[in-house]
Amino acid sequence: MVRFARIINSLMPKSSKLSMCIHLAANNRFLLALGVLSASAHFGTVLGGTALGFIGELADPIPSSNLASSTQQESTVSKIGPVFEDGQAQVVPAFKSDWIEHDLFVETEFDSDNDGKLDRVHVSVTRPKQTDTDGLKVPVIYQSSPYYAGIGSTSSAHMWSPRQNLNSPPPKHETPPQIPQMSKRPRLSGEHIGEWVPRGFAVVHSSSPGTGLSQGCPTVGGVNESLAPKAVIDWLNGRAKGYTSVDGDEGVVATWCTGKVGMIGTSYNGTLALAAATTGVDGLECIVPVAPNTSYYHYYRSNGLIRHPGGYMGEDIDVLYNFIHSGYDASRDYCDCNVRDKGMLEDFDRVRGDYNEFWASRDYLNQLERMKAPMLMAHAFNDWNVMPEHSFRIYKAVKERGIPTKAYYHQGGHGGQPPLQLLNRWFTRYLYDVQNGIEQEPNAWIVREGKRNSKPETYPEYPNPESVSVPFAIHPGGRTIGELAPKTSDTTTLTTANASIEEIIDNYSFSGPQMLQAEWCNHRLLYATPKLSEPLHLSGVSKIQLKVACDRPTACLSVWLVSLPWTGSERITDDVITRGWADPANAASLTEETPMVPGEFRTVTFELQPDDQIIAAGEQIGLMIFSSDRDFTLWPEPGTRLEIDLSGTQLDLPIVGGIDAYSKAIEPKPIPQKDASEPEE
Ligand SMILES: [Ca+2]
Ligand SMILES: [Ca+2]
Repeated sequence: MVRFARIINSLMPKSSKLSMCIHLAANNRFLLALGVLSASAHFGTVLGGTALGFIGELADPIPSSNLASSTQQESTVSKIGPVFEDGQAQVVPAFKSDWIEHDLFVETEFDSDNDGKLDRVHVSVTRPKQTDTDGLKVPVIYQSSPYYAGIGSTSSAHMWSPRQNLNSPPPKHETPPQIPQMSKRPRLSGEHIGEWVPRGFAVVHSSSPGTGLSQGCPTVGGVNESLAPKAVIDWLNGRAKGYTSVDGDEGVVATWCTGKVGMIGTSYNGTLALAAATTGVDGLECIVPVAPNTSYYHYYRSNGLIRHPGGYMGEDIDVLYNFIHSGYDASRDYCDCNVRDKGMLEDFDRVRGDYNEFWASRDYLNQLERMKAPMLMAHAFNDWNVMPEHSFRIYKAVKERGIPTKAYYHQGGHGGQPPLQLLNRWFTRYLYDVQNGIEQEPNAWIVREGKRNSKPETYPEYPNPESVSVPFAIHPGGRTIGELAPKTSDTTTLTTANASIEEIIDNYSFSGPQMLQAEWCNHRLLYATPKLSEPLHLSGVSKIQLKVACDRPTACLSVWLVSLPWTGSERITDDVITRGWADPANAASLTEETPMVPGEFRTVTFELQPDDQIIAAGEQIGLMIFSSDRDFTLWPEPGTRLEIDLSGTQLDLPIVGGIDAYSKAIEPKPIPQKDASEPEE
C-alpha cells in the first residue's frame, strides 16, 4: 500500500563512463556520424537562434588529443545542448553519464525552529557534466519531500483509536520512537534523474523543513513548507544564499541554471509543488502535482466529520508530523512542543471534526492569490487515500484564475504520474520555451477503465462538458433494496406520494462490502437502478441530499455509490463508484455544529468524490446510505438510530448525455459482450 506519500525512489541507470564524453564539444557532423543526430527536419526546433540543438561557440578548446581525427579538420566547433523532436526533449547520449552531483544548504527566509538563525534546507543537485565543462545552462526539474531521510511508525499504537464516541475526547495514543536520521549525501533521491538529466535538465531535490539535514520544524502544511521550496528556487535564480555546509560561510552559486524550474512530486511531494507555486516565486515556470494533498482538513475530516484517509485508520495531522520528523535533535523539543503539542493538538479538534482557522491555514485553496505557474494536475479517481477532490478543487480554482491548467486522471489508486511523453511536452514547453502547442490541446486526459495508464483519452474538459446533473428519487425498501429512479421520469409515480421514512441502526461492526452483500440489513439502506443494457458514463460530482433525523446530538453519515452486484473484485473500478461522508450536525455550518434533536428532521446536502467512470452494461447503479463507515470514520458505540425521510432525499448524478442517455441505457435490450481489457499499469 502506498502511504500518503511514501515515494519509492525510481531506480537510477548506473553511471558508466561513456567514451562519447570526450567528444562532447565536437561538431554536428561528428555527432551525426555517431548517430546522435539525424539531419532530417524533425530535429529542427530552434533554440537560441541555432537549429539542431547546438548552441553558441565552444567556450574552452578541447585538447586535440581528445578529438577524433575527423573533428580536427573542422575550423569551428559548437557546444552541445538539448535536442528536441516532436516538441519533446530527446535523450542526448552525452548527457547520459558522468553527471555532476553535489549537495548544499540554502538559506530560507524563516526561523521555524526559533534558534535565532534563518533555517537552511538541504538540497541536492544532479546535472550534466557539460554545465561545468562547456558553460551549458539548463533548466531544473525539482522535487521537495519530507521523506528523503527516513520515516516513522505506522503502528496502530501510534495512531488514534477509531473507538471514540462522537463529540467525546479521543483516547490518547503513544508517541512513536524517534526516526533514525538517514540522510543520504550528496544525492537525496534518485527520482526523476534518469528521465530528465539525459534530456538536458538538472534534477534538484530538497528535504522539507525539520526533515533530514534541513533545519526548522515540520509543520505539515504550515507556511515554512511553502517558503522552503521558494528559497531553493530563489537560489537557482541567484536571489538566495547557498552554502556548502549547514552552518558555514562558504557559498555555492547556481551558475549553471537558466533559472527556469518545474516542480513535480506525488502525494506530499506534490503538495509541496503546489505550496511553492502559491508563493508566486519567479522562475517556477510550471508544476505537476500528482495526487497532492491540497487541504489537510479534507485529508483528515469530511464535511464536519472525523474521517480518515483510506488504509490509515486513526491517522491525524500529529501522526503525520511524527511520521516525517527526522530532523535535528537540537530543535526537537521546540518543534514537538510548539508545532505539535501547542499547535496541532490544541487546534485540530479531534472531538467535533469541525473546520477552523487551524485547518483554514493548511488549505492551499485559500492561498492561490499569488499563484501563476501553469499546472498539470494528476490524480486517480479511485484514490481513497488522498481523494480526488484534492486535485479537482484546486484545478477548478486555478483555471478560474486564468492560469493554464490541464488534468490527467487515471482509474487506479494513490499516485501515478502522467505518461512520460505528456510530462516531456509539458516541461519542454515551459522550461525550454519550445512552442509545442500543448497549451492548445484538450484540457483533460482520462484513462478509461481497463486501459493502460500510458494511453489516456482526451476530453475537452473535466467534468465532461456533456455531463448533466440528473436528480434521482429514492423509493422505499432500502433494508433489502429499494428503487433509484430519475425524478423526472415516469418511474416517479411509483412512490413518493406517501412520504416514507426508513431507519438505520448504526453499527460499525459491519463493513461496507458486508452490508452491500447482505440481502436484508438494518444497518444500511440500499437503492438501485434497473440493470443497464448499455454503458452509462458518469462524469463530475455526485451530490446527495438527505432528510434525516437522529436520536443523538450527532452521528456519522456515509454514502457509497456502487455498481451492483458487488463482486469483491480486485479491480478497483468494479464495485465502488464513489463515496462521501458528513456530520449532520454541521449541515448549516462547517465551523459550528447545531445538535440534532430527536424526531426533528433536517436536510443535509453534501458532495461525493469527483469521478469519471463508465458503468458497464449489465450493472446496476446502487446507492448505500449508512452511518459509521468502518474503513474511514470513527467507530462510536453501536445503536444510534437514524431516520431518513425519502420524500426529502435526492441523489444527483452527473450523467454524460443527461436523462436521455440514462433512459436509453435502461431500455430492456440484449446486453453486449464486454470488451477484452488490457491490463492496467
Ligand atoms: Ca532556525
Ligand atoms: Ca462536526
